[in-house]
Amino acid sequence: MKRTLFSSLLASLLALPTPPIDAATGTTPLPVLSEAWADSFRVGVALNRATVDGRRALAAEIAGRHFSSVTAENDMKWALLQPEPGQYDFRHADALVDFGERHGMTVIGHTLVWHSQTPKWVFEENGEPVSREVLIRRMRDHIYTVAGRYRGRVKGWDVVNEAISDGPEGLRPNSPWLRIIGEDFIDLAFRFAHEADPNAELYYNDYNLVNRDKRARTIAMLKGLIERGVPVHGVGMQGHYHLDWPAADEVDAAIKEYAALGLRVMITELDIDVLPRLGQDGVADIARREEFKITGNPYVDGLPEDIQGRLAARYLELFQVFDRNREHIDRVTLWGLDDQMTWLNNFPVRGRTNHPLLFDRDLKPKRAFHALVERKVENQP
Ligand code: 9MR
Repeated sequence: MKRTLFSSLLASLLALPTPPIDAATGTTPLPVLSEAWADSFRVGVALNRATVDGRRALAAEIAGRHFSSVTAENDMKWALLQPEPGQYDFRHADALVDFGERHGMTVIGHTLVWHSQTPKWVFEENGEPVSREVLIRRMRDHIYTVAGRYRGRVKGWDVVNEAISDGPEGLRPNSPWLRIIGEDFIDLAFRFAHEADPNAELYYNDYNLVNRDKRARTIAMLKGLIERGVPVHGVGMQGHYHLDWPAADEVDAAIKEYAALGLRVMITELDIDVLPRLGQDGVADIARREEFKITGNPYVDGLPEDIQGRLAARYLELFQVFDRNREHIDRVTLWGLDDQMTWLNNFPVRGRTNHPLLFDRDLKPKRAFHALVERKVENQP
């Protein structure tokens, strides 16, 4: 039989491998985000209990499919694990660790020692500040209990969170850990964590680590730890960024400076704020507040296409910086899955509609998601 143009076209089309079709939706499934970067680093996500415990089934499915690491956005903080002295509640933390294991994700612990979300009782007795000895004992008991419980299951811990000052002082001056124990509270926390789980990776985690002054203060602190033989293995650069801050070159320089100390670098809380702010770029101190009536809430009805495009380009730009530094970076974690759940709906102004993540409020992938899986930004949506 003579082959017509049509039949040979059909034959060659049939010879092409067909992408699998999702039976439920009739569409081809999205490429997997973490696979797009698997040669470079893991891509992680922070989750809340509503996603882990089955109330947000679709969110859980997306998180389990697209990410290869998971962090508890809140459920491993002191206030949630040990709200009263000696009374631990591990239900939600256990569920998160199980979730990670079920989906083949590495599980990251956040966080052991922080000035925030730690109950008042930790620092007081009969209304008076406790002694250095008592606070060290409480810190040790908490770290032994928590890091001990997850020994071998949590790959790494944010041991100390946000201890460096945003002002000229070296360490955050109003931290009760510093005031009561003194500067060596950081050394002690790392040593206790290492004793509790000798195989866990131990990180120092903070925001705005790109800022040159804060970078210098952080590096001085880390050098001290290393010189004193404190078991610290990595730096967590949180990565609460904006569309136009910080410059990609500065992110690149900061990563290289931390890596030059011989430490691994993790991007631990990446999100990109698209809403107007008054100032203080990068200060993710949750105590900070700005006025709603000054900054406004411009994208209540959705993010305009041009900003979606800028967000996509910004995510890709940052991932390209991370990729160029892949020999130093083990993981890039997004601080949330979707815009419905992000903390940035309430920071630094309460009650706004922010759009900082890769999935929108209906859990649909945004242009930023497509840019990252395809490693290019399309001009049109
Ligand atoms: O995203 C977290 C939010 O849900 C909490 O209300 C808040 C207060 O504890 O903490 C947020 O996560 C913070 C993280 O633990 C440390 N770095 C800054 C993050 C954003 O505030």
